[in-house]
Amino acid sequence: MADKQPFVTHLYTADPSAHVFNGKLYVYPSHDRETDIKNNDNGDQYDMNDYHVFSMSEVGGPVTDHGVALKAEDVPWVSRQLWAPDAAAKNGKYYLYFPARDKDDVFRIGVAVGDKPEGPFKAEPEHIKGTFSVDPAVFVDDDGEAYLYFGGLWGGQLQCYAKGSFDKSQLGANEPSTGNALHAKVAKLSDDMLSLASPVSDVVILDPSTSEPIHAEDHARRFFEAAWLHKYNGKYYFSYSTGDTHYLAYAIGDTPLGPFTYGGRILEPVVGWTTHHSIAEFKGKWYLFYHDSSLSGGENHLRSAKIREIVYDEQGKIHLAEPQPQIKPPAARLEEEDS
Ligand code: FUB
Repeated sequence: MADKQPFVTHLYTADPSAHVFNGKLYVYPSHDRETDIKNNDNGDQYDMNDYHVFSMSEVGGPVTDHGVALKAEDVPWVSRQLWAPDAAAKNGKYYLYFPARDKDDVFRIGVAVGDKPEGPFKAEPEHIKGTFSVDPAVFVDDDGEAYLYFGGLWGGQLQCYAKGSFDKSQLGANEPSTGNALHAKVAKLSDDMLSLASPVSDVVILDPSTSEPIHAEDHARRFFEAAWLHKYNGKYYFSYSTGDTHYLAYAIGDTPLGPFTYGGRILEPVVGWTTHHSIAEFKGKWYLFYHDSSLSGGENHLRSAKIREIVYDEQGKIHLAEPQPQIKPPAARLEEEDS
C-alpha cells in the first residue's frame, strides 16, 4: 500500500501543529536540519534554529512556505534547540509558542507575537515564567479561555520535575519505573496570552479498566511527549506520543483540565524514532498532521510532515480514514540491521 507523501519537500518539517485561521489551514512545524551531531537519547541531534510557517487553501492543494517566522538568534533567552512549536489566535493577534534551551541549557517555553498567522513573530524577551520542558500546545476553548499543555520525557527533561522542582540529576534517560507515570502539564493562559494565569497541574490519564492513573511501566499507553488538545462533540481529546513505544494515543475528558480516560491509539509506529502530531477540522473533515523520516531515507532525525484524514465512530473513538501501511517499530528494525 502506498504511504502518504510529505506536503513539504524542499525542507524537513516535523511536529506539525495545524490551525485554521481566516478560512485557511496553517501549519507550524519544527524545521529539522542536517548537522554533525550524533543521535542520542538526549535528542541533541534535533538542533533546529528557526521556524517556517506553511499554509494551504485545500488539503492536497498547493502549499505556501511563508519563510522564516522566527529565528533562535532573535530570542534573547534562547541558547539552542527550537523544538516543536504551536500557535494560537486571540484578541486579533497571533501567538507562536515554542520550546528551547535557555542559557543554562534547561528547556523552557517562550512566546512570540505577530499580526498575521504566518508571522513574522517577535519574541518576548524572557521565557514564560513557570514553564519548563518542551512541546507546548495551546487550546482556546469556545468561551475564550486558553490553556497551555506541555512536557516531554528524557531529552525534553520532564523527568527532572517528578518531585515538583527541577532536579538536575535526572537529566538523561530516566523516568520512574514503578508507580504512576509522569503526567503532561497544563496551565491556564492569561488574557493577553503571554503568561500563566493558574498553577501548573497534571494532565491525568486514567486507565479505563481501573479508573486509576496509567502506570509508569505501561510504556504502550503512558504520556511521553507531543501533547495536543482538541474538542469534538463537546468532549476534550488529549492526544500524545508514547515515545519509546512509538504510538500516537488519545484520552477523552469532560473538561480541558481533565482527567482524561485512555481511548486508544491513533497511529502505529512510523519510519523514524519520534512520532508527533496535531488534529484539526478543516472544511468539514478532520485531519491528523504527523511526521515520519521516510523522505530522508529512514532512521534519522530528518523528518517530514504528512496529513491523513481521521473519522470518529458513534462512541467518539478515532480511526484513520484509510489504513496505515504497517512497518516494524524502530527497535525491531534496528535489531534486524545489527544481525
Ligand atoms: O522535534 C524535536 C522533538 O522531537 C519534539 O519536541 C518531540 O515531540 C519529538 O518530535
